[in-house]
Amino acid sequence: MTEVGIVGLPQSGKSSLLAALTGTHMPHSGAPGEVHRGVIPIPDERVERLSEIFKPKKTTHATIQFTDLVGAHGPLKKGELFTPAQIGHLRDMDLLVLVIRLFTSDAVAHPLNRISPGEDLSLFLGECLLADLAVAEKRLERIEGDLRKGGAGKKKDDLEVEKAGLLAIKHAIEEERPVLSVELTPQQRAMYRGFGFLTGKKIILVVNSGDLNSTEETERLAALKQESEGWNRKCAAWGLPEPFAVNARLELELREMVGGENLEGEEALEYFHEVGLESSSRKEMIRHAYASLGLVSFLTAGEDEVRAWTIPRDCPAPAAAGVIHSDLEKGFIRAEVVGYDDFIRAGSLAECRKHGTLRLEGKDYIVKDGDILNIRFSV
Ligand SMILES: Nc1nc2c(ncn2[C@@H]2O[C@H](COP(=O)(O)OP(=O)(O)O)[C@@H](O)[C@H]2O)c(=O)[nH]1
Ligand SMILES: [Mg+2]
Repeated sequence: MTEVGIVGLPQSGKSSLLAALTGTHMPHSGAPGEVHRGVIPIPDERVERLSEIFKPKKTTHATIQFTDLVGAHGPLKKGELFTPAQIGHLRDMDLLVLVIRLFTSDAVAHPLNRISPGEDLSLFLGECLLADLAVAEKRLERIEGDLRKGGAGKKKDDLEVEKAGLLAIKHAIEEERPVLSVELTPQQRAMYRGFGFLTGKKIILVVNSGDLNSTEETERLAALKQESEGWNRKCAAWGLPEPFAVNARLELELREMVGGENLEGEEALEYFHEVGLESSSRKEMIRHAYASLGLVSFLTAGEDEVRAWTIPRDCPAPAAAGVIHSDLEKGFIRAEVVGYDDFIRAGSLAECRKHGTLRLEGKDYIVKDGDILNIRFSV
């Protein structure tokens, strides 16, 4: 399952966003160190349609998991945005959603007593760089020690390979370039996977707004875009996308008022339009996550279950099978494949077989968005 970490300064609206996205309530407490998780299903008409045709016992949508980490409250000092425990959680994330505060509220203090989205972005990226530098330096020290001891049970060559990559990472960070910008060999990538470098992850920018039509928020948003473009100019590997706007508190309130299912209804949309938004956050969030990670969905369909699965674009069939179960990847023989549109046109698998649109594909087949797969395997 794709895992997304919701990050940002305290009081930017992270917990509100998680609650709005997942349709849950705001957690009452929120002691530092707490972790809140929520799963949202990916709406997919193809799943509904296949479910009508196959009438399975179970219908399952693909999902994305969001994690909100409760940080320290109060004023923020350098190097304090993340606790070591939080970084530990963030390591496992596929993607980071940075929530940046745009709204003004006398009742909600900003940890630095200023609403300045551009500065918040740079502060966040700076903290990520700092956290990654600490990880790289700590590991380098260990490697140096092991090398002095003649390898300390590990292969000396491997340690040298690891060291070379870490030095490149350290050098990049010192130039305020992300780990994403460092060219690493597949071996090095595997070595560093467990470190979960924060600047080795894609980042989505979300602005939490109050009223986008207001001059002050328009100006703040423009300043943020400038700042973000500045980072991208310095190093394209940051790949910071255009920020997209939400109004977490309004969305939460509307959920209470009209119910989660009606957030796309006319009444709710009017409220969103009034503050300069098109709709609730969920669709945009999914769209951005899919685009940023280059994700596609494939489908499985049968009497037991109709289900959508998420894979990276350009994923070969065995790896896609592995998303269902590791046995399917290990014992992969072939995949029976038909495109969703072909299937709907033909009406049944038997018809697809007749028309030749249901075909057998091997290990090199690249699974496409909307493929209906049946994996043949043996263990
Ligand atoms: N005025 C206003 N307040 C908001 C908005 N979003 C969140 N808040 C409030 O800001 C406070 C902090 O929000 P929270 O989600 O806990 O922020 P977190 O610290 O980033 O998790 C809460 O009192 C929210 O009700 C917003 O869009 N407008
Ligand atoms: Mg919170």
